[in-house]
Amino acid sequence: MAELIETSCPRLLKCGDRELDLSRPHVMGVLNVTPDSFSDGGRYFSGNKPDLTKLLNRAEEMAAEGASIIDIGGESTRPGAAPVSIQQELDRVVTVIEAVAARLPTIISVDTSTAQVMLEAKSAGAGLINDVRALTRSGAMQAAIGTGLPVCLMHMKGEPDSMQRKPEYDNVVAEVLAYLQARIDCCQAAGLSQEKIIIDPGFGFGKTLQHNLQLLNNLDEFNRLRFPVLVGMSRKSMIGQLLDNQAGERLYGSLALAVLAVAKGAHIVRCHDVAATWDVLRVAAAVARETKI
Ligand code: 8Y4
Repeated sequence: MAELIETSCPRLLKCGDRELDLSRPHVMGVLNVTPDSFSDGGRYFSGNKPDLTKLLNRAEEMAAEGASIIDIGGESTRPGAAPVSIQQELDRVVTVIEAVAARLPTIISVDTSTAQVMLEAKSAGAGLINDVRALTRSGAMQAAIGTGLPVCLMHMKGEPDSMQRKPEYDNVVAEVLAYLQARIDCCQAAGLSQEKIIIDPGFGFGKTLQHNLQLLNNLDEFNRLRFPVLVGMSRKSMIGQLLDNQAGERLYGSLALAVLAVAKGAHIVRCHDVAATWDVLRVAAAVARETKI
């Protein structure tokens, strides 16, 4: 038995002119183009503008450290973050995507919920759309379908500003699965093809610590939908709640969650600490395959 979990989603994901081999796990490295992100707030900003040189250096570093995908976003989903206009989001991400796509062979993912940003990101060289609102914004579904790119549909309960107030579920696993299935059905009815869908339970998005733990402990159930599974837990507050530490002190906790997620069938791990996470995934995948990857 070569694999621990029967996933049977497509082996190769076409991401524009680049490809992702889903027979092994992958790291998605985070590149924040926001002045106010959770863990690297404004590190790549000079005054009010993205610092392209610093961003390119960081992208290059993540690619060298083993990232197969670089996730580029210009909207902060942090509760209380200032809303960004479409023009602001475009100004932040399009130039960065263009520069990174031209320089590196890595797949670029655009972290956006905005139709126009999806379209311009595709023209700039993006290979994947990462939408924490699962294509629910006006025009987003048609835009995403129009790009021909794969889309990550993530579960979120509520909107970023209110989602952590008092999230309640009867059965978080069943409800998140049902939500994702409903979004899949809706997207497929609109013309999104089967092989372009990635799913994500949305750790920390309208979930208490217990909800997050229940989702991770039952992550193998998400493979039953037969789509690649992406997870993002890196440095999130679920680790802070378990270890009583700050975002900058959550590396070991993040790595523990990453290995547990791939052991339960995750295909893509979104993270900040690429080198360490890639070591973890390579070791975990070697065990699952009983050979070095
Ligand atoms: C410290 C560091 C504390 C980061 C919180 C955070 C996901 C995602 C985000 C995810 C997918 C974040 C854009 C939140 N999380 N996309 N995006 N899945 N697909 N918070 O889990 O990183 S942003």
